[in-house]
Amino acid sequence: MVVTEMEVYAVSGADGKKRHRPWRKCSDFSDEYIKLLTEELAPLRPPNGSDVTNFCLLLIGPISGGKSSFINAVLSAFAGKVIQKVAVGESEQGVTKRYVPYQVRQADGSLLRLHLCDTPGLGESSGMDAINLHFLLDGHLPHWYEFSPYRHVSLRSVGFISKPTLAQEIHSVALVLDTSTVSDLSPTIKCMINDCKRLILEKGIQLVVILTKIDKLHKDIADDLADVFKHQVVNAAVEKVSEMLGIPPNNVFPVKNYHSEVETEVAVHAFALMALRKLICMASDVLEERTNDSDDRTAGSGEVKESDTA
Ligand SMILES: Nc1nc2c(ncn2[C@@H]2O[C@H](COP(=O)(O)OP(=O)(O)O)[C@@H](O)[C@H]2O)c(=O)[nH]1
Ligand SMILES: [Mg+2]
Repeated sequence: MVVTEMEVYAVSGADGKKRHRPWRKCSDFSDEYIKLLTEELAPLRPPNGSDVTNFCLLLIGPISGGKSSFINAVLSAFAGKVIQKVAVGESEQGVTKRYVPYQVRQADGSLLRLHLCDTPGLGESSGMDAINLHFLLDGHLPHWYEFSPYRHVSLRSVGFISKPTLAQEIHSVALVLDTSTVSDLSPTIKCMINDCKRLILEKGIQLVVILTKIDKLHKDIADDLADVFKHQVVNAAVEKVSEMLGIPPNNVFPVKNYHSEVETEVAVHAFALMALRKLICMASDVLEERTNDSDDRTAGSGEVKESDTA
């Protein structure tokens, strides 16, 4: 057969928009889906035998990336209304100055077994860098610790915890980045992010990346957040960050936080809950591993004692 003519058709919906296959499989966003996710996450608790009552989930990232707004989105998803408990805003020095844990409350008043921990933005002016992160990850800093841009944390820092328990350690970390500015990060911030990433992985913690402000990527995305997993521009941003940081794309979560809205949005809740699910899952793995390690050490020390006695 000799082809002399070929017509190519694009499939579009009734609204005239082209339809793409989703680049990430996901259930349709609806109130039922949110209910399903909240019911899945609410009963989760740290593994038995770990002596830990709350997962400790840490958020880090450059100033104004959307860390505090993400916590508000999670609080809103469980409360079923728009919550603005955590102060947010654009400021060169960043609005958040301390290491602050937030508890998540369901609409019925019950608390989830986790702390979502907010931090000041990574940067020279905030006092958050890889050195201070090291102390934070290992559980040496008390809740509400205020970082100083002039002095690193040391043994003499106020409230320094010399022998932290597993419950005081950080169990999983999310690096929160503004999708719309991720290509323009300064070399200093890029270097800081890479140092932090190396440190986190060295401590056996896996990294989740939360890509905020996806509504700023394209007007169509802002108009229809439910189609995010069909937009190639979001997929490209996820792939780019995954490549830049050397972490798998399925650890990268695009989100849209509440910014100007006063009414709840199913998509905002769905994004927040999907990212939270990954953070909890990773925290659970870390706790299980650390609990098994300490069990092995205890068992190991028992054997030595026996042979000593013999
Ligand atoms: N358009 C848009 N703005 C956002 C989003 N997330 C956060 N913001 C805004 O970005 C600014 C910085 O957010 P904030 O949560 O304080 O960032 P933080 O410094 O990382 O804690 C605030 O003005 C937020 O309202 C988002 O998903 N979309
Ligand atoms: Mg903040």
